Amino acid sequence: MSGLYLLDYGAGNVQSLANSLKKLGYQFTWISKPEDFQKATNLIFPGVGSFQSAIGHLQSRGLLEPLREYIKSGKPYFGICIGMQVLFESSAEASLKGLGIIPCPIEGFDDSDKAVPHMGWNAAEVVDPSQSSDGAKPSTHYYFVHSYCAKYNPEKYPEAMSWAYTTTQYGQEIFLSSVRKANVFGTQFHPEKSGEAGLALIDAWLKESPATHTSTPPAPLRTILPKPSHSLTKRIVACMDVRANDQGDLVVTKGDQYDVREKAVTADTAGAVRNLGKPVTLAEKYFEAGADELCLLNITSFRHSPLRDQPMLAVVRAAAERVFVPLTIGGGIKDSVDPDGTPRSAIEVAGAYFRAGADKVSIGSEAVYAVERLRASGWEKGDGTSAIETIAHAYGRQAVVVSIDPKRCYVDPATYQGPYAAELVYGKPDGPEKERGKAWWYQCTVSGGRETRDVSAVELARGVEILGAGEILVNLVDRDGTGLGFDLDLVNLIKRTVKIPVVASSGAGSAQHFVDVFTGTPVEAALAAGIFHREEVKIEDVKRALKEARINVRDP
Ligand code: 1PR
Repeated sequence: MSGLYLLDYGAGNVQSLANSLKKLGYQFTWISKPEDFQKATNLIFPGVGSFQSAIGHLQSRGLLEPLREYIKSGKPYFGICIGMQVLFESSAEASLKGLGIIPCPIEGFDDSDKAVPHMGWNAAEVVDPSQSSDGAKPSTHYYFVHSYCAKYNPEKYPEAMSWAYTTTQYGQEIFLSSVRKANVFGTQFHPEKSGEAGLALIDAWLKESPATHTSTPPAPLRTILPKPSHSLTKRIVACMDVRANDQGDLVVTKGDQYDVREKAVTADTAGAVRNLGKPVTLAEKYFEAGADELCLLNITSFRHSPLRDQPMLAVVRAAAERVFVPLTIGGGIKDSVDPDGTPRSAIEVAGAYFRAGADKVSIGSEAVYAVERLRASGWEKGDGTSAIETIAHAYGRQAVVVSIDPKRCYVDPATYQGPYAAELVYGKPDGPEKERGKAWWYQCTVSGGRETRDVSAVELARGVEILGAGEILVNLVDRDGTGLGFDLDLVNLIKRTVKIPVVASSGAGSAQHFVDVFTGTPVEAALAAGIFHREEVKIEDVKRALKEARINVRDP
């Protein structure tokens, strides 16, 4: 399609949409200057990041007015996430005004009854099923990640609500998950990250005839009442720990309590880095099996500068071309200095990963140091220099995951007088023998579990939320690779501390362990590595067990 243009305002991670279009076989061009709008016959704006940064960048690059003119001209426009939000009057996220084409504001979600950002797969319900010409079924699950939305309110904003194409419920709030009128289509969700359903939706829009684009009638105004619960699914995440083996090839490895070297023992394998497969091959396999998200962790990045680690960037690039669900990349997201003395900021490193196709970056050790500084300054707010703050500011908090790697620190509960008394967990009488009669708190580590720091996991969670993280991945060195199940006490402690979504990790040994973590805690997602790599349990098995337990999951 020669007239298909994509608008990139230069500060969003937009590679995912480019990869989806390539997968669907479309050619496209990037809008780089105001004149390009005239050449476009179809325009997609995959806005990722914050409303303020999107509008600010469009203005400073002279693209905001040409965008308004393009939309007014009647040529087909498809805005994704922020690309949909800019159509509205204003946003509670920003002081800058939107295009004002849809006359109502973008507001924040109420976080009193749910995690914010709204992150994961939720159902978009078509308001008027007779209009469903674009491949969307009456109710389809798509991937959302946002803290702000246009709330469905036909009494207050009747004109704006006539744009409603689909609505979605999160907690007890109903919002516009897509809008459509005449030549304009916008989705709050990310079709480019929504697996086959999302690819089908993009394809259907691109195949529509110009007549269909201009003839979509306004939606009827309806009263839509919230159902008792929303349709957001629990997410299953497959994680690949990646490092070079002794031959220098990048492999997926897996540790026992973070030790990734073989203990077992033929003369050939003793002490070798465990090799469980190739990262891109496994990523593709897990995507096809129905993983809701994938995570690639560069576990030896603390040794050197990740920007010189071209093989890891190449892995991310190749994986992102093959998987169409969110991809998180972790390891080495920090300020660093190349061996030739070139300084590299954390945001440069994150930017390289985003351009390679990552949707989120995961920060480990740096988060601990940042929270130590925050605590020293009285927990008020950060100084704006940490990796969490700089990346969240530019790319939005939803793009920043913090990976916590705590270890249990055992204490005698009768004599413990340290600062973490309120966070102590007590061994259960029917629990593992070594835990009985004991108590412990969860102590943070850095450098892949090699060094403990005087920060608790609870403090870390509290601090990174203040600094602007959008999600927390909760590992536990003691449980990693053991197959004993997730540590529900730790997950509950973290969930009680923060409002942002949490991913439980470390210790999954069976499909039942996923049922346990979703029934025993309110966590949003659960991650496993070893059982998937060794094919002891498949992603399909996990989803089947969850469905049998009446836990809401996504069908791939
Ligand atoms: O500190 O910002 O450079 O980030 C380093 C990242 O690499 C952190 O996210 C840290 O968790 C990870 N990492 C470092 N060393 C290791 C190691 O194993 N030697 N892997 C490591 C951590 C933990 C999970 C694992 C779950 C589930 N791996 O990722 O996948 O525990 O495993 P299981 O299901 O088999 O039990 P920075």
